[in-house]
Amino acid sequence: MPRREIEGGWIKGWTDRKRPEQLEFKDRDDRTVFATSPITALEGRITPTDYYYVVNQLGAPELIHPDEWELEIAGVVDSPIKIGLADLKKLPPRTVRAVTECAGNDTMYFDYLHKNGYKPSLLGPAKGGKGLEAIPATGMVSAGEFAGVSLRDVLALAGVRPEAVAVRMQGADRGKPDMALVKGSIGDKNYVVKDPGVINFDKGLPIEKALEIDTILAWSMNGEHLHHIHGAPVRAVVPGWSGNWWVKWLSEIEIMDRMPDCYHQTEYFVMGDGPDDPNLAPCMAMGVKTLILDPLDEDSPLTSGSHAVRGLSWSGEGAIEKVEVSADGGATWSEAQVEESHDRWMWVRWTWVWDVDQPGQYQLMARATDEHGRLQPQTKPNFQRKHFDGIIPTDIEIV
Ligand SMILES: Nc1nc2c(c(=O)[nH]1)N[C@H]1C(S)=C(S)[C@@H](COP(=O)(O)O)O[C@H]1N2
Ligand SMILES: [Mo]
Repeated sequence: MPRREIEGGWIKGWTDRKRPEQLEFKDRDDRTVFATSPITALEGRITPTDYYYVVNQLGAPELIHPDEWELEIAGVVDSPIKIGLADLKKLPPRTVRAVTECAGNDTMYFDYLHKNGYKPSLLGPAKGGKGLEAIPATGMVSAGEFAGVSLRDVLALAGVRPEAVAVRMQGADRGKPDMALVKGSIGDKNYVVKDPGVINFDKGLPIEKALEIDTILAWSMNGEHLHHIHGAPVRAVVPGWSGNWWVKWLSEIEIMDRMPDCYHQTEYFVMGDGPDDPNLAPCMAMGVKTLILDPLDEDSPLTSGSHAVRGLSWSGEGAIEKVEVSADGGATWSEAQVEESHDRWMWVRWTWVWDVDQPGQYQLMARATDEHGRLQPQTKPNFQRKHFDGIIPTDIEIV
């Protein structure tokens, strides 16, 4: 295996380990508008804020001063209110550690596994790749610690009426969705995406999920104030549900007695066999997912002997109970050592020691089971290619 470069970065004046590289897309003013997380180069469970992925569907709004921020709560409530940050902070605190994953993370693997196509690299952008192909697989997932208050405590101030079925959360960002991006993510050139024109980003969260204690409004991420690009002053954190529910730059909440017709809920971020599927439904809880992050395809060949196989597993419905690894392409499975965790919405790290003597070509696979007994994968291929949770094999030659 080639020795990976160590020295290279300067950190607070000292030469140090080379820092991971992140793929960032910038606007004309050199501001990041979209970024992937260099997940294969990170350790531990919290993604440093600088390395968190970023997705903006409509472009980002201008800075909102926290002292001027006000959240309006109206709709089917006893008394509509407006609340500022100072009053939000009077409610009982709730800190949640959770994985944020974009519904379109790893979307290309649906084609690889189900259409026998090109295998994307976990390590970095495909050489010469354009558009979505240039995005490293798995770059749109991160995990952080978010501090704020339970949404249910905030809603109680206005008094939710019994007929409520949805909590429509609206962001301050306003613009036109980039149809090229939407089409690229769906991966079907012929699919005609409805153009909604200029809209605000909004989502109508079903009331049951909205009232869960860990669904929070957060003003802090990873121990500091939320950065503007991640939705400051206040964003929603909806653990287990894909990133699109985690509304950033929250400005309005409307309690509704029916499901709203939000573009990013009924047109985009929907699951089904095709746009006319009678059972078309919004992407909600994520499945069960595992990534082998060490070794990677690019580490092949390895010498015979003993190797640590390591990775991360998480579930959209709670804690991971078990992780299994196979070194023979899925014929036999053994249990990995999974770290103990008290954060049910976090991913867990796991290790499995692979003792291998025989030279040859091997396929490593890993799969997880969550606390509800859900075994990976849970999500069927679907026309918008959302919530990929299939088993991605790692191909290793032993010499
Ligand atoms: N207001 C607003 N909130 C938003 C979005 C957006 O475009 N506007 N993008 C969503 C999507 S698709 C994802 S995956 C997450 C990404 O959160 P992050 O950029 O903080 O990682 O934010 C969600 N919240
Ligand atoms: Mo997303």
